[in-house]
Order: sequence, then C-alpha cells, then structure tokens
Amino acid sequence: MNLFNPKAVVTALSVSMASLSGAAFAADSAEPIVIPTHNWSSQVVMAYVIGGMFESMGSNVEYVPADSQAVYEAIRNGDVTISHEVWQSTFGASFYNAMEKGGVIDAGTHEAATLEEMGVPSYVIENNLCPGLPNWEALKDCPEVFATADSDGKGRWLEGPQSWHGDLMPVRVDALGLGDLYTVKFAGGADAIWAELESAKKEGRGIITFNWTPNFTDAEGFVFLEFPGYTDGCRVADGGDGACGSPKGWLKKAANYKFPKTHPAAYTAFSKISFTTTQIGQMAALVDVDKLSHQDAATKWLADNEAVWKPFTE
Ligand code: TMO
Repeated sequence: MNLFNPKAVVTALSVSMASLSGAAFAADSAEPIVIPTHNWSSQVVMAYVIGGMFESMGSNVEYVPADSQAVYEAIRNGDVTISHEVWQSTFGASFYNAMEKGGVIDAGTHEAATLEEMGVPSYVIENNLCPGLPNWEALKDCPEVFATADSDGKGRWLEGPQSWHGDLMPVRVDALGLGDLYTVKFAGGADAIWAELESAKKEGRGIITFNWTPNFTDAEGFVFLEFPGYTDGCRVADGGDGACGSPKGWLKKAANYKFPKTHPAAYTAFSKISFTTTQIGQMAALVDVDKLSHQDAATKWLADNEAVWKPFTE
C-alpha cells in the first residue's frame, strides 16, 4: 500500500472495516446452546453428537434432562434451545401446540421415516405363536400367549413409560374391542422393555411391547403389528374413537425462534442436519447393544462419521 496515496488508505480502511463488521454479524453468541436429553438412547447420543458438532464450530453447549412432552413449552419460552428428535406419533401434538402459541420453529426433517408402535420379536411370527400376526385381529385368538404374572389372565401389552404416549394404548385396546382380552402395563423406562424382550427371547415366550424405528432393534428382527390405518383425527385427542394404529411418521427438529439470530452459524448447521434410519439405529446400538455410555457413544460416532456430519457444519 502506498501511504502517500490518500485514496489507497481510504480504500484499505473501508475494506478492513467491512470485513470486521461482517465478522461481527456472523459470529455466534457465546451463550450456551441448551440441548435437552430424554429417556431413550438415540436421543441422548444424538444430543451429544449435535453438541459436539456445535463445539467444533466454536459454540458453547449445555445439556439439560427434560420431560419429552414439556420440552416444547421450554423451547417456546427459551429455557431450552432445540429439540433434535421430534417424533410425530408421540410428540407431534405438543410440538404443534407450542408452535401455535408462538416461539417454536420447525427446523427441518430428518431423512429417517419413523414408526412408534406395538409389536413382537420376529420369532413370535416365525414360530407361529399367534397365527395371523402381524395383523392385529389375530390377537383376539391368543391372549393367553401374551399373559404374564401381573396381567390377570389377560394378554399383556408392555407399553413404554407413560410420559411418552399418555393413555393412547389403553384407549386403543378398548376402542378395538380387546379390553376383555388384553391389559396395558407401562414400563418404567426403555431399559425395562429391552430386559423383558431379552428374557422372553431366552424362554421362547410370546411378548408384545411398544417399540420404534429407527432403533437398534431394526437390526435384530422386530415386527410391528398392523392396526387399522392412522388418519388425521383418528385419535381420541383429535376427536376420533382411537381405534387406529400409529402414523408412519416424520422425525423433525425444533428450535426456539431466536436461535437463528443468536447463533446463525450453529442454527444453519442444525437446520441442515438430517440423519438416516441406519445412522440413528447405530447411535442407539452403541449404548443398548455395545453398552457404551451416551457420551462415549457420541464421541465414537463423531469420530467414525466425520464425512456425514462435517458437511452440515460447513
Ligand atoms: C419417543 N420414542 C422414540 C421413544 O417413541
């Protein structure tokens, strides 16, 4: 630069000021991005996976255990920044309610399609323990196959924790006319479902549990029961009689409406994130099959899958 040429000095100054202010506009806030953790494995591993991605971009993150229904209100009022696994069947209503009140935005949809439904391990079908399954009507002829010590002689549906679905399944059992034959028991947590599936398998015993895909069980053989098809409005909460199965649904991401402004780079990365059925199944399997901690599972997943997640951050 020729310091004796005033025009060159002015040009150099304005260029450096422009890039300075450009940097100021693009920089993400140092305030932590608050990521919720819930009570199933892929969600917790993915929390640390996404947190690790944000940290690789220079952001600060914080993890908070949160109820998986109440979290949408917490996102709406800004206590929590994002939700990275919004499952249509269980949480679609809470998500849309919070959006309608204002303060929550839809940050895109994962590639993975979802199903959250009652089902049986594949050996139940292969060994013909209840002929006609997976069609739900076959259940009418074999409640005793699914009876347990605590089920009063009825067949048992082992549902997940009540915090996921509320009374959806007890209502469904009655709506389908199965109330005299089946009873719904709620598992204390996901681990109780996996323990029951394992012991039933050892004994070759019939068992009906709630389960979902993507999950580690995709690789092990689990068959979802086929109920009358889901339609908008078929559930009691939506004005219907409840005699329907779960939707073949979406898996979305949600964020507080300020997130794009406070953390534009992290928000852009978050909006690009799209995980597949295989990737989400792997995240769950690292914990539920390989028995890693959630944090170690995320560290391993990030190390093994840089080609998947790096492009989301660029
Ligand atoms: C919300 N869940 C995936 C456990 O169904």
